[in-house]
Amino acid sequence: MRLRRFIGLDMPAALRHVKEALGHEAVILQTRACPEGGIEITAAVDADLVTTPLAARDGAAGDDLVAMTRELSELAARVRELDRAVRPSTAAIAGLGAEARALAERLALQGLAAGLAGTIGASFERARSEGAAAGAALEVSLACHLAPSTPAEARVIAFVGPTGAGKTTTIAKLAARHVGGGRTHVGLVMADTQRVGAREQLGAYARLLGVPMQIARDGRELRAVLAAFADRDAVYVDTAGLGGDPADAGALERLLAGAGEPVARTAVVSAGASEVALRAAWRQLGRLGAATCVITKLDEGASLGTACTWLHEQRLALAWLSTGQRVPEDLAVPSGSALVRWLVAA
Ligand SMILES: Nc1nc2c(ncn2[C@@H]2O[C@H](COP(=O)(O)OP(=O)(O)O)[C@@H](O)[C@H]2O)c(=O)[nH]1
Ligand SMILES: [Mg+2]
Repeated sequence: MRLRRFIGLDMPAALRHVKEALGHEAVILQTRACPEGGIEITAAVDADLVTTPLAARDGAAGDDLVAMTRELSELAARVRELDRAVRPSTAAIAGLGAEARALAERLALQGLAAGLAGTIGASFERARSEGAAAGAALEVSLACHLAPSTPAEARVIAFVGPTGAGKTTTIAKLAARHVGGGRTHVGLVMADTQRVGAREQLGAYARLLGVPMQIARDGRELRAVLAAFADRDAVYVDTAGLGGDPADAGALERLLAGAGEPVARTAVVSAGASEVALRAAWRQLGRLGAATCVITKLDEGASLGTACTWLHEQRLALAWLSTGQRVPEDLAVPSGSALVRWLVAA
């Protein structure tokens, strides 16, 4: 697009100049009365249609407009480039139809790895082609890929993870659910003997819920506590937070290995944890053989995407979503609708 400015004594004369110079393809962009008399028209024409080099004949105003147009088109090209860079562009997403591609791109922008987002998009597309409504197809695809069925619950479960992730709070919520659901045979074990106040925190919940709590400082004590809790249907073991020191996981593993019966390990991590922090946590959680996971603090605004990608990579089954501090209300099963709420609609 080239721009030029024409001046005539009146409008017909100015228009005549436009047509003579640019032909009938010219587009009038602006007209104005000149202060010194006459009419000025700014007109544009496709550059391919102009044979004479316009820049040589343009006035200063025309040059400014040409420069501005060039800047705008350069800006548009840059925006397109950035858009391409931000949009995930794996083959898995690019090969999808428009609806599924839009979904996969949204999931990727929420922090889900592009490959995983593409897989969910493909599953969504399949469900749609089989006649499912969009909402149902979305719920099924998310649940199937992000929260496949969890392993059968063991009698004894240890909750392991970084300090402050929400282990004790999650245990209190689960214990309260059992008590509220009439399954009153719950026992709590406090194996975090390092942190000041840890024992009091779990003890307070135990008293509130009317369930027994015992302390276990090592494997031998844990074995004795579990024997005393032989009548309990569910025993939750609270553990010391794992820091950066690999020795933490080693010490905890020795304690749990002394239990004398299988102890399932459920990882507890915050949705707000960065990818780097999650990878560091896995170095410890992997050693402990965690098979299921609770993602906490979803109410604090972080997307589920990063944590879900991590879970998928480490083959951890998502068991619960913790969505706030309230005990026992803020704990959700990772159903399709919960995943839509916390991943897609978040
Ligand atoms: N906002 C929010 N806070 C949580 C959640 N879960 C736990 N917390 C809070 O996080 C803090 C640490 O929790 P705690 O259970 O003591 O963590 P632990 O060190 O892993 O046992 C406490 O203040 C909890 O109330 C959650 O889902 N959302
Ligand atoms: Mg704790």
